[in-house]
Amino acid sequence: MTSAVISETSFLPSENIDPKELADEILRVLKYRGGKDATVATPHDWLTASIKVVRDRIIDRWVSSTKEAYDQSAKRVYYLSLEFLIGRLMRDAFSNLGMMDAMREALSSLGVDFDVIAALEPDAALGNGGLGRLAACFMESMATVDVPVHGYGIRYVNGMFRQEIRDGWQVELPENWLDHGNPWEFERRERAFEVGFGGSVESVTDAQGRLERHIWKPTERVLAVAYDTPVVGWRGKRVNTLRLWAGMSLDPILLAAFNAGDHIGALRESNKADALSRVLYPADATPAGQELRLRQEYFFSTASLQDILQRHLSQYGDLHSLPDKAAIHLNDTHPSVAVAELMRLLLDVHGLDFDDAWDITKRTFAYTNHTLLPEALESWPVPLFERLLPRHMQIVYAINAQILIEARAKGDFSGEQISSISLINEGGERRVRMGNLAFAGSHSINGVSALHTELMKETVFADLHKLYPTRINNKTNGITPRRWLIQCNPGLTALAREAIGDRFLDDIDAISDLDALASDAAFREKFAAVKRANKQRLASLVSERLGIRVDPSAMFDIQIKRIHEYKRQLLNIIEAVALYDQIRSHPERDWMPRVKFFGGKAAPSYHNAKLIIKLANDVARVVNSDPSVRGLLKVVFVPNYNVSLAEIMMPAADLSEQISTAGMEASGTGNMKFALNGALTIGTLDGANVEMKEHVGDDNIFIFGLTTEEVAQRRANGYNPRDVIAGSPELSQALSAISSGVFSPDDPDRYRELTDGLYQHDWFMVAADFDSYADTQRKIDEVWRDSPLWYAKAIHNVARMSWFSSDRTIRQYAEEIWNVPV
Ligand code: HBZ
Repeated sequence: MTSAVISETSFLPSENIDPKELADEILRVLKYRGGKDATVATPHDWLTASIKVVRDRIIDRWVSSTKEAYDQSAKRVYYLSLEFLIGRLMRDAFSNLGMMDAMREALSSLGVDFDVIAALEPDAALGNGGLGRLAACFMESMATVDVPVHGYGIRYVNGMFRQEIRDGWQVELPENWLDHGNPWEFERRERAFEVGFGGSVESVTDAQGRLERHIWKPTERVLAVAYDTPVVGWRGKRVNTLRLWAGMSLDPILLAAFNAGDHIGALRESNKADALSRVLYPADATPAGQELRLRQEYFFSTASLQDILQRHLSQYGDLHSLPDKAAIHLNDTHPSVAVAELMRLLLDVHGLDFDDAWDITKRTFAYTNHTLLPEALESWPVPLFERLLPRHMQIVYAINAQILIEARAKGDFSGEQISSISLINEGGERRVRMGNLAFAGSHSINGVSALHTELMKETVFADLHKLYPTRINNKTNGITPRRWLIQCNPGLTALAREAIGDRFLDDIDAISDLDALASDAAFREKFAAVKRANKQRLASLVSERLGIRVDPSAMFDIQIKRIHEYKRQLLNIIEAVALYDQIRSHPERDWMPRVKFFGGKAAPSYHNAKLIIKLANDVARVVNSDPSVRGLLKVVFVPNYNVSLAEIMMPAADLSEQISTAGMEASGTGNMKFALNGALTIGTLDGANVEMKEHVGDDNIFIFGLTTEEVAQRRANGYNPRDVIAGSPELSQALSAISSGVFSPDDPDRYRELTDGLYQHDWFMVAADFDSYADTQRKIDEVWRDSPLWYAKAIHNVARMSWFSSDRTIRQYAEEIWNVPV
């Protein structure tokens, strides 16, 4: 790998860390905590020792941050998320503490290559995609802007699956990130809470026979045990806690069963408890719909709430002040059963009355919605919910009665509107609507981009918005510039420091000083050289892993994200096929060389998404081996896209593909990472692309395709894709090549269902947007041909992206939702 040629610099000269001392410390940790000396240490031992060294330096700040929040009686934020897509932590921690260079030197003096051991650290892939990565960026930003937070989630033993591509198909393999232990975490056996499932509800009455309270008697009980990971912000200012719960049995071994010879049965309880934190559900944008998923949701919600209430009571002694001292944030509906659980704890355990409890609940919770896709909105069959959580079912009914009475009292709600507000979907099988529960129980409901938030008001939550018009608000997503610029792009960081000084390291808004340099030819050349080195690094990776040679002087056109029909990887692949056709038909034209990169995982049960992966690989095989293409087009599917790979691909991109059907991508955050690293965007007016266009300027982004309103109109007016396809010779040609087996001679009908889908309904408007997309790509070629113009635009992108820092997003959450000072 060539990464070592790009220098990484320490940002904390004040710390003056002596590499010699650091080397001694590493040896000490290796010996006294790992039980090894340098002669027998494996690369993993060096990795573990290095992490423990940096972890030790974090601990003092961790303890003081926690104590400070306590001493000042500060309001704390609790971020509940079923996903934290953290990636690797070591580089992050060294970089944030300004120890990177000293550590490199220390290790090298011990004969150890930092890059080699850094590459051994597994990705903590406790998330699927954007939602999980957002939670990770937020944790880093909260530590940086000094918001006291506990992140709460599940310590999955198997995170996001590892993707292999075999014969072009996705194969899922388990990801075992804990195989070599996890030196970052602290097990807290003493922080364990009981979690119940099933059973029945008893009513306790007073002497006069009046109902006093309900007591839930679950039949199953397990323990949730805490594992804490410190999260350090920029320059180590503040260290917060990510607390992940693991399932443990109360009775790890049923001795009676064991002694009776039932050795497997004796472990029954233990296996059941393990299952709760065993594996991350790998489906995004489609709810898992399994009982285990609801169990996971309740498991981590109740453990987190019990922890929060215990902390609050021990400090303040009374739960009425909870909303003043705790802001509990629900990252999507996955933790929304927490609304019913907090009510249960307040009513049944702490003896509050309903009105009090409901008022506290609403003032404590806030909820972020991440999708409008109807199939992605969680709901649980009433019989399942009732069987697992009988008391919560009663509470859901009680809350429902409350909000329906409020709606009726307003007088202007139709029957249809009332039923859309209801927490219970009565159409067909009765189901509990988790989005409505989260909405009802929260004082703030936010979308993740301006467009998405407006659409929330008009579509999924239209009637709840009418009932509670002040609750919906927008918080456009952001990304942490530490990981997504300073750490992943040391070349660009060094260039920016040289050009505009160090201010942007602490205040990303200062990166706007680069804007003026877009017209400076010498700067543009340096910028282009950095981009080229980053592309070379990706080219080496692709050559090593896939044996495909790509030319770093070609345009690197990249689409990396989960594979989903609405994200329209298919549009991109079809355009590649059309281009392939054009290059062969018109060899005399002056084509601009391009490499189209794809990367992303498909949910294991998502048939069409898996077929799209196979198509990308089939097209790659044919195009890359066709001599008549003369290297003008290459197609590369990079397997196992994850955070670490993103850190290499984002800085290497010239063109970023953000081409979802308008109205369907809530925000996107990859779009922001690319632009911050100097890629130009080709995109629809969807999600945060709309706001990116406003910030970088119309001339520095390539927008194409139908708008959200136009998509709706086309659908309403009876969209006929067949006519559209017939009217586009390029599209017709490309589709007939795909459907007739040009790319799948071994199984000519393989893609029939995909292409038939486009002819018959084309829900995602691939055909409708094709010509506009292809035309825009050819315009992009012309800009690319004019290299000074291209790099000037790229520099404008870097300089104008600071608003998309998650520091800005977090400040807005803090001020406008959580009411905590920043
Ligand atoms: O959340 C994504 C949105 O698609 C993307 O536009 C946005 O930028 C990002 C952050 O706000 N949503 C997801 O990533 N959703 C999931 O991963 C998901 C996971 C499990 C589910 C449903 C959705 O059951």
